[in-house]
Amino acid sequence: MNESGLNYRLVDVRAKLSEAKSGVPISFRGVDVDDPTANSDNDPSGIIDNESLTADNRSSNWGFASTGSVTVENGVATVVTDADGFATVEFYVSTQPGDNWRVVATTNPSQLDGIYAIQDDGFYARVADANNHDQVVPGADAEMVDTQMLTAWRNLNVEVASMGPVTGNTLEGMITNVVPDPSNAANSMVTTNLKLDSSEVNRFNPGELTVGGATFKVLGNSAGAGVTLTVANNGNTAPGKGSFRLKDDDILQDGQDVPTPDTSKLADALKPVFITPRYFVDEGQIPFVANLDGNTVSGRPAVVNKYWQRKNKNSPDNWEVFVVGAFQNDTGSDLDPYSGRASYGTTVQGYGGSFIWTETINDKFQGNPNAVTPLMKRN
Ligand SMILES: [Ca+2]
Ligand SMILES: [Ca+2]
Ligand SMILES: [Ca+2]
Repeated sequence: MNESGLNYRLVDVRAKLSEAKSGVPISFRGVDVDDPTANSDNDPSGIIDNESLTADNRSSNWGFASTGSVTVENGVATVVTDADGFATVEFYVSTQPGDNWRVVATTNPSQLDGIYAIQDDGFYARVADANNHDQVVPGADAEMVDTQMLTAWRNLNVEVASMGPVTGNTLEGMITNVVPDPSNAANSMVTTNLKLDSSEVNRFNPGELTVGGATFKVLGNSAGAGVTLTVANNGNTAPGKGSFRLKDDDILQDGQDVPTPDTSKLADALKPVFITPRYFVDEGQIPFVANLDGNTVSGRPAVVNKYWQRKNKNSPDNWEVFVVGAFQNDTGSDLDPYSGRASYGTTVQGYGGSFIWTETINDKFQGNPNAVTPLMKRN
């Protein structure tokens, strides 16, 4: 069932006699045919399709519906032909993408005892008859015929959202003292009235300090009250005292919108597993948070609960996901400073919601001289 209440699992299967004759019983059986995408060449260990088994669908929840004058017994549906020689039954497919079937129809139900799916069958996925010298069941002009292959596809509803404009990227304050760096005469130690969280040590390396119209490259910063910045002197000139602006190295600066994630390659990526994405783009924006930690009140689960509009539609029969263009994961994996772990994307287990860490991707791929090992994190 999908959200509109229509049952997309039902398929009409119709057999036609070679003459327009009514009242002739026709028997139908569904066959889980071979998975043609995996075989002994490209999947020798049988991880996707174990060819030593006689079936390979992931779900067994499929078969015929007992509707109208159709009788279903031991997986065989039987109905008589109408005045035009047609017999029609309803077959329901599983909801597992990639499951596939053919339906075999015959005027002689005892023939159905010998049919089986040929395994490791290349791209054919054929049905054969053990009682007839393992001959392939034809599509027409025989006492027993079969349909073309039908494969289950699933829709994936992808709700896409993003944070609003960046805030708090530039800090302002007063410089209270400047002394030469005792370990390097080309640098200065600048004491400020800033207060930073302990997780933000060296966050501003490599940022910019602007004071008195001059700009200085930031090499490091302390945390706590009275933050000290280590900066490179501008030529022979050290920064003076007074008001300053301090900007970190982020590509996106104050006032710039965090972009919506690029989903243009998702459809092609999901095609091999028989899933089609459908997009729902949120108009409203999620308030900007520089580091969206998973454990804080305003953290990832809270964003998922508050802003995933289609969350309640998510069910085993109607797949929904939520993809958020965000800024940075926790301060331990945001590449500020350029070291340690890098988190580029996070999916929240138990809540749903996938966060794309835009600024960390920018740090890594737009001119970061210090390559680090990427870490795709699931938590
Ligand atoms: Ca197989
Ligand atoms: Ca196969
Ligand atoms: Ca199959």
